[in-house]
Amino acid sequence: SSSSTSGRGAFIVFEGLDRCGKSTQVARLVDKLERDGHKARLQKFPDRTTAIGKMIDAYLQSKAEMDDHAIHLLFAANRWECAAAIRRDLDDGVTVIADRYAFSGIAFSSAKGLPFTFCLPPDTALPLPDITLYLTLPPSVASQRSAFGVERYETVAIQTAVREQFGLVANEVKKRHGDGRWVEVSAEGSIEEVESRIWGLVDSVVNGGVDGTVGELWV
Ligand code: NYM
Ligand code: MG
Repeated sequence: SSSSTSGRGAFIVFEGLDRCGKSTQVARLVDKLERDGHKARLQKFPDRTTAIGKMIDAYLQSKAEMDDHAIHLLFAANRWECAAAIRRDLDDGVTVIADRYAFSGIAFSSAKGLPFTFCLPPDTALPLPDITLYLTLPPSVASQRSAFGVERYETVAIQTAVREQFGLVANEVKKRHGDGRWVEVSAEGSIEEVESRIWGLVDSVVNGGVDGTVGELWV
């Protein structure tokens, strides 16, 4: 469409608990955008391909131990090493879809007991998402899915604590950046049902809903 080729790209973030179906939905959304003639790129966080990402990967697979503060800062550093490319793509009219972002960083670290006053600052001034879609699924449902429990944090107790922290993160986003920046989407039902819920929310954002320059997170 004409609106997608003239302005900057939209920055759309997906968040949610582990095994909520997020990665499946993100992949389908990128496919759909490309079929519709948009330029779109998937950015996964953590990006496990970089040097920092490999340290994070080892930690998540419990092949390495790390101080809670140190791993929190590595997750943030992993976003910073991708930030310039995200901004460049948005400026070039590419819609960037992120599978997790700073909000996972805060929710998972604060669930371990780190205070918000420590967790928020490292991500300050990262590219501000135009919208974050938070996929919700009861931890008891996610825990029945295949591969749940493979990585660190994948227990019902931890996921329940993370879900509580995501609620506080949502409040912070709405307070600092406005209610429209954070939208909850039920991840229950079939893949197609969830997909159509998501598309209903994303459609107006990618088709002319983003004006002006990309903002800065927490600023
Ligand atoms: N995670 C992800 C964090 O603890 N902090 C972060 O900043 C990010 C981006 O890593 N359990 C956690 C959430 C997940 C895990 O993510 C890996 P994924 O989407 O399963 O690869
Ligand atoms: Mg995972």
